[in-house]
Amino acid sequence: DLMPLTRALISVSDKTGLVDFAQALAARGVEILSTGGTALALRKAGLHVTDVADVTGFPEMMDGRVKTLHPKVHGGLLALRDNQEHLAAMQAHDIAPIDLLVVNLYPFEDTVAKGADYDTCIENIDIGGPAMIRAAAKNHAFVTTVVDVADYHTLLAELDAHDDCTGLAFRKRLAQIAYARTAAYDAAVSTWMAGAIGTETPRRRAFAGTLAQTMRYGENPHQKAAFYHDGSARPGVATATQHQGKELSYNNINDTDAAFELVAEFDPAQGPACAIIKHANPCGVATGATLAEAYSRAFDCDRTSAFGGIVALNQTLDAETAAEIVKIFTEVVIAPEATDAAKEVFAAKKNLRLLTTGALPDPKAARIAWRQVAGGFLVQDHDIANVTAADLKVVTKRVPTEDEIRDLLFAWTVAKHVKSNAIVYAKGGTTVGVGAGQMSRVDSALIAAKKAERMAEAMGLPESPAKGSAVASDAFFPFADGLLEAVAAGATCVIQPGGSMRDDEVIKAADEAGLAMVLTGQRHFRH
Ligand code: 93A
Repeated sequence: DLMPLTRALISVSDKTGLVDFAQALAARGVEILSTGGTALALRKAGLHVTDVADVTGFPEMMDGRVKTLHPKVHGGLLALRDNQEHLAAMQAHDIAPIDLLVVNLYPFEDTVAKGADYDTCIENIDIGGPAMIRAAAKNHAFVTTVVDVADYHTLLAELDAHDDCTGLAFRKRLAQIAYARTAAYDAAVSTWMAGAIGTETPRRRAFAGTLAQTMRYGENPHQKAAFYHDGSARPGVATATQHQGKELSYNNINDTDAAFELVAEFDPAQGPACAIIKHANPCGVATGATLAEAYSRAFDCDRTSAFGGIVALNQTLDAETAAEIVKIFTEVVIAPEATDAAKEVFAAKKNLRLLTTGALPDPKAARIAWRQVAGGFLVQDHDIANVTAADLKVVTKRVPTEDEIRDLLFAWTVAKHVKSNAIVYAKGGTTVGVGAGQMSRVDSALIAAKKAERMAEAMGLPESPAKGSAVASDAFFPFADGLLEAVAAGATCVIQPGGSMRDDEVIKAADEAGLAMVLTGQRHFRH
């Protein structure tokens, strides 16, 4: 199964490492065919190259749209070397075999990420490249396919190990990588088009990404892991610039995403906000007169859990806030921007990762959410719903005050980002107790109340901050029991979707306790 390399076709947009690699091939006696820009770069380096146009007998035409799409190329890639008919066809049509294909595609994903206009993105859809990659990979019994600059040295090592030949197992592995690349490429085109033409729907979508990072491990140390980017330009952990600290881990990326998506719910025009995340759930979310105050208040909500957390900010990180943050160990800070002075404060904390994204993501922008199950993917619209004061339906005798409405909406927004069952107590634009991920709503309410008591202890408050708070429940109360826990904790107003068979019972319990309750008509399960 060892195949010698006699003829290579090299056609690459990313010319990184190209010359050294081609020189190494030439030194092994490999003949090199190439397309326009690649041939130019190789000739400049003094290499002998055959133009693909001379092989096909056609010039590259239509702005390069048609350069390698020709039987002389595809026949050379696809012909079975041990098939008499194929060999006869090659002979009859003067087709020479191509043993090695080296292609990297027009930079479609980068073009989208740069925010290029529609026509530029279209022009950057590579057609000839994927066609050749798919052909060569199909014929891996004979042909070696390299689609990644990182595999230049892998190939040279293989040639060193096998007397200038490649082994079948090696070619199969490269073929598998090749199909991953073309699948991801087409998925990126489809994803971009869906956004460009406004059909962000979970139906008829393709899912694939481009390998962006391999990690030392996944959710646990015994799991291998990698981060794929889907080509979306949404500001967030995938597109962020990292200013310092070691590479993000799998859990860091997951938590940083949760943190930034949550804080993006708070329009910076309405004031600073901060979210601190642990295990994908917020342990504190707060607004404040200043960003530093928002951070401190978020931190105060659950000082114990905040240790080693992920901090997300909805505004430019300033030095004052940075100085607050470095007082405890924090894994990651993500913000739209950071001042130089803030960066200086962080510089002393080598392990703290700082990410800036340039902007906040639009919480209302339609997009797709998907998760894996055995045998498939579940796909749905991302939960981008949210309510305003005008959407709220008061169902109790007591009508909430304006301050209560503000806290109810705040608690509701946070609850949307808490794993179900979610119960969130909030007061004065800050969470004071978060109950997450319990199998029963009553337990979430109890945990949230307990957290509020701990907050009182930690801060030396005279009473639980849940007293006089607003409480949000991400889904309806099936019975009055969950609501009664909130009453016991001291909440004075409630926001919940409503829609339970026993709404009447729940409303009656609220009335009896003198609570104001509003219904949103919309739930925010998050599992
Ligand atoms: O426009 S194309 O889709 N038409 C083609 O026939 C074709 N053949 C190779 N793009 C094509 N390519 C791509 O050109 C390769 O995938 C590679 O990314 C790029 C290299 O062009 P150059 O050698 O001129 O820099």
